[in-house]
Amino acid sequence: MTGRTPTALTIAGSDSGGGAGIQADLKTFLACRVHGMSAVTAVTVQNSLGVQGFYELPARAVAEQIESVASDIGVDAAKTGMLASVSIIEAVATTVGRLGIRAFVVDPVAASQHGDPLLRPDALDALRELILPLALIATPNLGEVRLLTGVDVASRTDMARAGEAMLALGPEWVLIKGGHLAGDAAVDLLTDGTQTHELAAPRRDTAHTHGSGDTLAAAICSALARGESVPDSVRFGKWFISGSVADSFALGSGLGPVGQFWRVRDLP
Ligand code: PXL
Repeated sequence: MTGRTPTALTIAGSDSGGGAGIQADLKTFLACRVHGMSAVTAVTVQNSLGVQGFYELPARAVAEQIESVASDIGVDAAKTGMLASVSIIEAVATTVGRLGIRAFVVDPVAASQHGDPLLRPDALDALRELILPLALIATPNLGEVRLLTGVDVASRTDMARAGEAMLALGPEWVLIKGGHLAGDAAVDLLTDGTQTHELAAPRRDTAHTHGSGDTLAAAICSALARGESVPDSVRFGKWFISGSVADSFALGSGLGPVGQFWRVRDLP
């Protein structure tokens, strides 16, 4: 590559099974041609059957990882995944705010695909009040919308109300992922309160979608790191996750992951 390689930072938890979290983000950054960096928040003990437990890092260790890479390498864009606790959220908000990281994607992860908690219940207010106002874009699914705003989305028309309620929490843009609604297409809503885009993708019938939310947010983060606009970054992210879901595969005896390597599969 000529010129400076764009850099993207994930602030997230490790998935020992390799399908979600930091591992999904770094694979996505590679496949999207940006240099990936990581600030680990927690280490999950996890396989395809679920999350058996997790160990949080000290909040200071999270802040220091972010500061270290920002002060030397530079962060063109960052994303969050599992933030685990109030103290980690406080440290991330203070550090990202002080460094002035503008291209900041907030994936408000609360639980795994299996429903195992990845955020302590007492940390929801901190996520809402300290992290969401810093976001250039937040990418909640319908369960996370309900947790954060109380809005229950049962139909496509509820999506607009959910978008407004999410924007009231402070992100500049919100992408509401409608994938769990009934219908042939998975329709997401992207809005900044002025422009609204409905983004549809054909629904794929697979249980192996572990890491799909992380992969979408990381692909959006990659495009932002390359300097693309938010709508273009989201369109790129949707294209990348559609390919990854189409390439998902079985692993272990539970839920398999999406396959980011569809973009590099044709290597000799
Ligand atoms: O997909 C959400 C997610 C994020 N981060 C970690 C996870 C998961 C889901 O299992 O394990 C570490």
